[in-house]
Amino acid sequence: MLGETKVSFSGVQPSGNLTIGNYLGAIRNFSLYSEAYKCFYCVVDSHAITVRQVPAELRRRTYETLALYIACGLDPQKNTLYVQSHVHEHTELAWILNCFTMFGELSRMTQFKDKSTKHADNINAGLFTYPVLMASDILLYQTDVVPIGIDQKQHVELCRNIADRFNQIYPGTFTMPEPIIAKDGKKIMSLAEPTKKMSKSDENANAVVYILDDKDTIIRKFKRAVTDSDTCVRFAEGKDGINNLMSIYSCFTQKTYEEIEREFEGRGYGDFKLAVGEACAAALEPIQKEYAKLLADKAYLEQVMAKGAEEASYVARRTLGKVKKKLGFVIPSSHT
Ligand code: AQP
Repeated sequence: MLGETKVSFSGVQPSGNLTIGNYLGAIRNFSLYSEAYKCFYCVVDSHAITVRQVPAELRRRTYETLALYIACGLDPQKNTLYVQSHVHEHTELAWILNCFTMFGELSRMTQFKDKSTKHADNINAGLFTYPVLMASDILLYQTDVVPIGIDQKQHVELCRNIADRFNQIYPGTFTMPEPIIAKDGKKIMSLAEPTKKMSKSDENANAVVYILDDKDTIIRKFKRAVTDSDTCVRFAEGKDGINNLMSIYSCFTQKTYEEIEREFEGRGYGDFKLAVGEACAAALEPIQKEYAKLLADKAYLEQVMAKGAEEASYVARRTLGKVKKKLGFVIPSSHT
């Protein structure tokens, strides 16, 4: 909480082309807080380098992710939109919080286990301490709510443990953040392996629907989506592929599962997959149009990032100063 105003914070890594999972699980929900909360949404480039990135691609995707934030409805006048590495307090607080985080806690993080298996040749310390940087992102802004997909819930729970531990020793330092996980779209699954989360870094492009895919591509990907040998569109245990498509269709049409089952009663999977593809393409079309305009104006995006970094730095500096004082660091007279 900043004064009387509640705070929302979240971020997305520019580690690939953004997917409908990133949109439905996270970005779409960011704007729910824009009116009543002070909102900080950043492009978390420092997190992205826990996995090797091609520099030119990382740079391009940082602009693209920012443009997508705005195209998805985040007004830079109402939300502080910025790039994580432009506010050095994130990494500075992360070091301090590393000293309040236990090795055993980090060892239990499922994302670390998954990513170490996926990137067995590069199990670096940053991959291990990723959740500490995330805790620092959140706590710097005295955040009340963190809108995220369910895969990030464990990291926010760890952040709460770190904040609690720090507050026990140095009372009143950090606001305790709450993870906010949308009821619909909290975990969109891969179209090729529906027991696995849809991820922007998936090597199989057919498993993933990107926010910027064109209509034909979207429909083709949904047509190929793995389902089951049944023919009935209904939400049931063991029907992971259909359950996933129903969840996506529900997110894009606001229809309930009962309404979807009635709509496709007596019709095959082919009709259903086409309808999901069309609903998804129709919802993404206005975002894609707005995105194309924004991306063509690099100067505007740079202006947004500069303004965002200035606003974010102001708050981040205050929290970091408070933390340093509580720890007993000598504050240089030029900083007081
Ligand atoms: N499939 C998903 N369904 C719902 N929400 C999702 N999110 C990611 N995938 C899904 C949410 O998107 C936000 C940003 O995620 P991130 O970029 O910080 O990292 P991630 O969770 O690791 O996402 P990816 O797409 O799987 O990235 P890579 O492939 O680079 O690891 C988060 O709120 C996340 O929950």
